[in-house]
Amino acid sequence: MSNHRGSILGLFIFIILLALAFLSLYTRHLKALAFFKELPVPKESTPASIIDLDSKLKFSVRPHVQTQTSWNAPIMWELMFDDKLYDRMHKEAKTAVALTVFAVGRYLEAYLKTFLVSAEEHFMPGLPVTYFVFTDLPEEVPEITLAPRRNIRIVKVERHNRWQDISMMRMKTISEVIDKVLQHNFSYVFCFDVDQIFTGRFGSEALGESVALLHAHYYKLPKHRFTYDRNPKSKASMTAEGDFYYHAAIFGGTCEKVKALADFCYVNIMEDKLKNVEALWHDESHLNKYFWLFKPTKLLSPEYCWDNTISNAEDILIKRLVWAPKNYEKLRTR
Ligand code: 5GW
Ligand code: MN
Repeated sequence: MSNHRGSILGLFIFIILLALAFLSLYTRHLKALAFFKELPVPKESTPASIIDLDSKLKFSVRPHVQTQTSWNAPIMWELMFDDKLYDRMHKEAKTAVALTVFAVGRYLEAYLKTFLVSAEEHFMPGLPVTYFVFTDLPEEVPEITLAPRRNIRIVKVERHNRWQDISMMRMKTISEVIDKVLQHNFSYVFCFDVDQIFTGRFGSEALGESVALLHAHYYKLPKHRFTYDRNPKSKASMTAEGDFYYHAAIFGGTCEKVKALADFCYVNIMEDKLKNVEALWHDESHLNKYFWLFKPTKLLSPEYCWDNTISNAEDILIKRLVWAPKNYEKLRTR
């Protein structure tokens, strides 16, 4: 008898907890929606001067790889472009670039210094760049020497407990910083994972209105092997075959376009959370959905983000950026 009463009490407590959890998630969602409603209407007066040199690209110089999409966006491979021409045009247009990178928890000491030092050498050489470093440990950001007209701004963010959330909540932060700061001062913004090292020029040829990166592990695979989210319950779910499998470690474009991407991913991630679903590859699944609906205007080949553990690198004439080696044991426990 008392056993029976105990289980009814247990059930009761369980229902109360469930209701509380739902309520807390729901109020957070409402806050998020209110946040977006309050955003000012984008100003029409300050569009980025988009430099379009696509017609000058040599699309047939790399016969073994795809150099153009079906919607005529270029896929940037070595030898296709004249880097000096891009640099000259962007200097004339006074292009300024913002780079966002997150270094939360152990990722800071593991990766940030190498990332920044190598970026100083190879990322947008000759152009003004400001690094926006988001971290929970601002005082531990290493001091590095910056070239003239290159700056760093450190922004404190709170630390999420689940690593999936650290990765996904970047989208919300990126949207906010574009809205508050970047759109007024920068023509383009590029968002990077921190666990990577620049090893070759990653220059102004990579700038474009809406820029996506071909995932090194998938650029050669047939479409049916792409690991899109296929769970109809998730907003990231793909109902079609898709174009390419994009890597979320790098995306960029004009402030307006990157903000649209970040908002799309964030709102859909939150909607999934309310339904207690999570896309297969988290933010990357949502990013792939976005770029399927809103085609990127420029694609970066895997020369822009190579994984050295891939044995066949015959297409890779230059490694502009490589994945840093991972130590999951050390990074994902605390
Ligand atoms: C920690 C554990 C598992 C997954 C991500 C994290 C994590 C990611 C973290 O603790 N701190 C952090 O700053 N991040 C940021 O999210 C880094 O900028 C990182 O590059 C990015 C994506 O996470 P990655 O690089 O571990 O994801 P994958 O898809 O490259 O493995
Ligand atoms: Mn990464």
